[in-house]
Amino acid sequence: MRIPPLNSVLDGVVDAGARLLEPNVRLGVTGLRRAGKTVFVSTLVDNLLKAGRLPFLDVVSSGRFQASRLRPQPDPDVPRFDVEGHLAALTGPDPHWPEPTRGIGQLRLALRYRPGSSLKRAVQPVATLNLDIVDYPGEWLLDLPLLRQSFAEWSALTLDLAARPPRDELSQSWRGWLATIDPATPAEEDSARRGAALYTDYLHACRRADTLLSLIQPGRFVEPGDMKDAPLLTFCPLPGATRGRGSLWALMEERYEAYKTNVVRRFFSEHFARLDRQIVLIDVLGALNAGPSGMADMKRALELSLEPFRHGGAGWFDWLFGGKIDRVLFAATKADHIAAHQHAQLRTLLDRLVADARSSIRFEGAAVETMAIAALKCTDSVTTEHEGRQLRCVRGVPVGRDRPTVLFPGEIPEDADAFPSERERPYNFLSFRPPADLGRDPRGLPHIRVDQALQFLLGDYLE
Ligand SMILES: Nc1nc2c(ncn2[C@@H]2O[C@H](COP(=O)(O)OP(=O)(O)OP(=O)(O)O)[C@@H](O)[C@H]2O)c(=O)[nH]1
Ligand SMILES: [Mg+2]
Repeated sequence: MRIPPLNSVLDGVVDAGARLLEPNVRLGVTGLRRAGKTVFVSTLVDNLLKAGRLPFLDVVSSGRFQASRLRPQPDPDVPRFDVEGHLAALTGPDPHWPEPTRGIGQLRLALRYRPGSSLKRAVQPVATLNLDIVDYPGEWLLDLPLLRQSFAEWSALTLDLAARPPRDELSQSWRGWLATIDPATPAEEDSARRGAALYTDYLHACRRADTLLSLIQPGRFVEPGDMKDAPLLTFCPLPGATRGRGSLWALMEERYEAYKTNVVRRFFSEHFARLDRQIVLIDVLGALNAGPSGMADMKRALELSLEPFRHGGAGWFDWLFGGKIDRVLFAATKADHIAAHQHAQLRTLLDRLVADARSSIRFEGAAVETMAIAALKCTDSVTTEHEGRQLRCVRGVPVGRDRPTVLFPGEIPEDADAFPSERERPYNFLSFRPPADLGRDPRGLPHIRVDQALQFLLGDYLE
């Protein structure tokens, strides 16, 4: 037996000691497109660096927080979350919202604090927690159900959805092409490419549609990153049942399976399975704004994307991922679009949207919470009088305008079942510009309840 040199043994012990003394926590930040992930991570980092607006984070309010710093990120092959660029956009002389993100981003922050208990302080007067924040598209979670579906099953479900309003019109060209082909004919690359291109156009149309359709599968078709034109993305759902070897059907089925193995499974084992805590951001107000079909589509997309959090369910989560996440926060974002007295209603609405996922996650022993938050508070709540009635409104500068406007965005009903009827669009949530002069504020970006979110997600690590 080879005995390792003493130095390397000691190094190992010191390393292990350092790791023990500097625990790591990986926080996943996800949500469907435009849900508010980038702004949330930017606010979180800015506020942890400045610690001026975190009264509900215990470690700060109790005076135990010392400071935090950005650190080199641990995974060299994962793109860094460009926090400096995003903060510059939000707080510069011409404040504007950050660009949409392509794919995943990661950042490490070291938080230094004094432990709360005297026992812990005796061992370590000042402790460090390494917080790894991983921002990844919720659309990638939507791919998860594919792992449990055969090509035939997925095709049937997708075709059924595409034939129903409002998707029927958007999918016309692709379905028209399907009607002209026979999946049993010998496979030809041209044909596969044509089908995939038309199907991808349809998915893009769903994303563009003013109904804000969220259910997009497979996710990489619209966000291919470095996989553009790869055979992995050159397939589409086909009607009918399994066809023989060498057929177009067999080719597409093979690619579908390769997508599952190389894209879906990889993402989950390399990223998702390593998370300790998770926040799921949901643009509930955006879905309300998009009307009933937008809301229904989002509900369906949420149900699918929350499947991975329903650990036990069919017993496959644990098998696949090890089920490490022990706290999940669902947050309705952009709460500054509505007056403060409406936040409770927004939360109730969110509660209903995630009710099933919530109870199964709890059943598995993880803690779950819901909140209405705003990563960047762009408005104030004001009261105005309209036709003798007191109206509670918001005041902010809408995108495309220069002056503050007082706006009545509509009221979320107490009874969350009372979604807008098919014909009505009773909500009017405008996009607001980020407030001016944020760069001069030493306290960190103004937010609503981001500190409470942090307390739930990380509070126990900072005790
Ligand atoms: N008023 C308000 N608007 C917000 C807030 N957070 C996000 N927004 C708006 O929502 C848009 C999308 O926010 P992002 O943080 O870029 O969303 P994302 O989830 O990272 O989007 P993708 O990267 O495209 O998936 C922003 O451009 C803003 O218009 C908020 O707290 N308040
Ligand atoms: Mg983003």
